[in-house]
Amino acid sequence: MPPFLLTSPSVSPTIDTKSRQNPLIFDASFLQNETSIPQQFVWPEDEKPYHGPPPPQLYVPPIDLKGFLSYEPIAMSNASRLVDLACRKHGFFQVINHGIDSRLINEAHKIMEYFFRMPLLEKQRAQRRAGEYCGYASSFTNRFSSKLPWKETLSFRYSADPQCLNLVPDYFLNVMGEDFSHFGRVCQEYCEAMNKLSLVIMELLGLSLGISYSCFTDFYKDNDSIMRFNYYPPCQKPDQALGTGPHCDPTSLTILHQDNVGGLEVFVEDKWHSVAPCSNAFVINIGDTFMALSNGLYKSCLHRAVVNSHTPRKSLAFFLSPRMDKVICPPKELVADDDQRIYPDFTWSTFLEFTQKHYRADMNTLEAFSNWLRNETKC
Ligand SMILES: O=C(O)CCC(=O)C(=O)O
Repeated sequence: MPPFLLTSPSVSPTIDTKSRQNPLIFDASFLQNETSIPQQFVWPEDEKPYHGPPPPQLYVPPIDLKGFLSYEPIAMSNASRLVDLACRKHGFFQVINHGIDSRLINEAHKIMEYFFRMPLLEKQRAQRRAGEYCGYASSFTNRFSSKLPWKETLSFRYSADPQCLNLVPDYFLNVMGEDFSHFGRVCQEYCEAMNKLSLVIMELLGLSLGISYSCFTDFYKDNDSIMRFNYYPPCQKPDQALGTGPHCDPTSLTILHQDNVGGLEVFVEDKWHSVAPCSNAFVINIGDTFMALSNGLYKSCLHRAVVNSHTPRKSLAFFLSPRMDKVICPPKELVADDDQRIYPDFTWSTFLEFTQKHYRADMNTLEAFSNWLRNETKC
């Protein structure tokens, strides 16, 4: 067995029978220099990243939140019009003048870099367990043995419930120990900032959908969200691998901060488009759960991340999700009568469980989940 693919006794796989016998872990410190990459990371010909001139850039409207945050009527109506157009088409937009301190963003990038540069064994102290969504995952997640993403991730839960003020620092204290108290505090602070921003964006979405201002902010005020650090090491065969395969986010809203390397791509009008990095902007996209909440009006769109052969890339993704037991049911203003309902009612916890058991990169998760739920409730 090559030295960069280690067997891991600590991971118990769930789906793939081959990896069930022999789970493997990806060690970026070796792999990033390998000129021949393991077969499991080579994507099929028709799914390989675009090879040739760079893909066209997606127009992701920059929404200036300055006027919106100070309730200036013209700024608010401009912002909601742009958001409405983008969300009906592909669900991606950017926000600038968002009020998040750039020092906090830089600090979050710094601690993230520190984490991923640690030796594999150190990072594995936070190893994600099978069936869980929190922890460190090197891309050989034991569920699949092909089309593996060329990345490492660190995910953790954030809750806006006032009783969970120390959730993030406590998590890092438990899994990584005392040395990670600063790390945990920065992560908590970053999540709190994302929580605040996500509620502002929910106001904006309420306005752009022509519903009351507070409808979605009320719905998400006690959100139970997920924060993920994505680290994409260089890959010597960037035309064969993908950092993150094509997927729609099952969550409600994603707030992404990418460094200046570039790699995010969105599938619009039958082709892949790149989203150019902009350090003072957050990229926002609608997830499946909000698509259902808007009765299909706002789109959750397929996206992926490509890799390059020279520079590691980092992105920070905050995935806003409602409290686990909240029922996803569109406001009455968006549904004239029950026949117009596109998706059945569901709770985020049922959908999350479904994605963990049945996720496949090539399926429309929301549609598959809706069909499954309709069958379940028929029985
Ligand atoms: O890193 C990126 O640009 C995309 C990340 C992403 O799609 C994800 O974490 O789900």
